[in-house]
Amino acid sequence: MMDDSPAISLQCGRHRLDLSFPRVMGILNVTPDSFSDGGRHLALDDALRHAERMLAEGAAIVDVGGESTRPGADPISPQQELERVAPVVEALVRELDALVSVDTSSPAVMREVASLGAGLINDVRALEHQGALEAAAGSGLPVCLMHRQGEPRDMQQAPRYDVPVEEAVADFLESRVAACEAAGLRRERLLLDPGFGFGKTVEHNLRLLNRMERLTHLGLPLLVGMSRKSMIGKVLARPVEERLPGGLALTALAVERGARILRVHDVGPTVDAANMTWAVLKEGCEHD
Ligand code: PT1
Repeated sequence: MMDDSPAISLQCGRHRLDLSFPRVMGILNVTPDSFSDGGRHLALDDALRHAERMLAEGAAIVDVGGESTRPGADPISPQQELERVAPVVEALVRELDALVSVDTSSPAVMREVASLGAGLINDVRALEHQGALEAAAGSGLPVCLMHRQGEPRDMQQAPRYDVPVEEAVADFLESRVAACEAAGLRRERLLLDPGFGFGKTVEHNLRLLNRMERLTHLGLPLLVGMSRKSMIGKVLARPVEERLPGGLALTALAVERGARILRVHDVGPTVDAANMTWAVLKEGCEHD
């Protein structure tokens, strides 16, 4: 069998991320609706405690996001995004020395968080915003390029594809990798993400996961985000707070199909599911 295993580690600022086995990225939302109440100080304190817990449970990365990109969400200004994200990134770096990823499409946010010590840029718009390629290239940080169809506001209104979804996703990601390389961002700094739930029906999402091997052929590490998403809700008829078992099944399959980073809310259980799956694939419990 051909081995499509990509480069086994990524330099993320001052952290080196070993991707020779599956790693977990914990989600830290700093959108206002993700905090129950309280002032800014309480919010920052809550964010830090939540991040600390995810790291203790085995997260390798904390992904900080100030703009909601779930279906129906409206975009926000870069200024607003920075106000939410910058204090959290700064605190995670200073207090926890964490490997921080920032979920952003804004060049201004990319530049600022890189200077604050973030280690990875996670862009659901694959650096398509004006100036984003240049900002990301200049940051020196690795970048996750994600596929999406449409914008969060309306992306779930009857998504359709003219070619098999995995081909559309592979073609798009390949063209963004080429755009990155043309902008001076070397392949060695890139990760790819199929973008589950971003302009895709449940059937598209299920097919994309089942055929994710198609994306491993691009030779770059794969990141996936399926945690608590409506694809689980629709298949199992479960509300968002009851989607963990479904999510763990998806984690096992994603690891088997080549994912190296799992972006999730429930870090501890996902670390166990990923490590157990990996042990079977490697027929042993050593991490290599
Ligand atoms: C993702 C992702 C992300 N997802 C990366 N970043 C979200 N790299 C935010 C639903 O159907 O998959 N990869 N950043 C969150 N987006 C969604 C999309 C949340 C769909 C929920 C759904 O429920």
